[in-house]
Amino acid sequence: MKTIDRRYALAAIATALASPFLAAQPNPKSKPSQAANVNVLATDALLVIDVQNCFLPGGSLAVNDGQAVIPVINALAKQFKNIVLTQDWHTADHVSFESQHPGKKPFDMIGLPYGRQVLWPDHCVQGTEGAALHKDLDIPQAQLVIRKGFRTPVDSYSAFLEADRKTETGLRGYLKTRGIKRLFIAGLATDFCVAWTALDARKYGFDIYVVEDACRGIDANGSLAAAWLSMQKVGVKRTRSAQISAA
Ligand code: VGL
Ligand code: ZN
Repeated sequence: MKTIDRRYALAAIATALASPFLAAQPNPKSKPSQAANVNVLATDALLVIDVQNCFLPGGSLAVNDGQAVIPVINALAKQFKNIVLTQDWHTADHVSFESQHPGKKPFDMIGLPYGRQVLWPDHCVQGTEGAALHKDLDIPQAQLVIRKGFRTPVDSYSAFLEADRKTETGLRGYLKTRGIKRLFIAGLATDFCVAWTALDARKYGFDIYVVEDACRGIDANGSLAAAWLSMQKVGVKRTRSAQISAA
């Protein structure tokens, strides 16, 4: 009798799990912004933004809990055939560095010919250990590393377009030439380089998913919530790595 009861119980659970009606019920615990499962296509690419020592614990512009993205990104990368990595790649006297503006403090704002600029602790100087990709990032199959922010007078959060909003990095041409239509974005930091990259990519007509558990933010003065809001406004989708799988 006991065995039969158990069988009924298991069958009931199996039916509940398989039922499309029940599956369609909103789960009060899940965030409404969460996207459905996505299958990775040949025309998709994963963009891994700035997983560099300076942005990780011990680095000069360390993002809180930044190291947590590394295993997530390594696993996610196994689902993709097309992968691009980026590196923030500044000259030692870069205009975005606090050290270049006597009397200013990190995170102060200044005006530059192209607009307002946050002053950052010096970070990601070309060729230094701080600018290197973290040693635990394990994506040897990545096909392109794009460097940005290498012009002293101009910052570049976006992997597509520098902060003057005119100078292109070449990434758009590369992706279009390779027939890529949809981008999955991961890395650091959610509210700066990830968000600016996602917004520009939308402008250029790519379909965008930001993988939230594969990103972490700096969150200076509410910048993280503001970034999610501006991404949501232009149709950037927010997803999680567990929902992404190879077709
Ligand atoms: C970044 C601030 C300054 C980033 C780069 O990778 O998000 N943030 N430079
Ligand atoms: Zn930078």
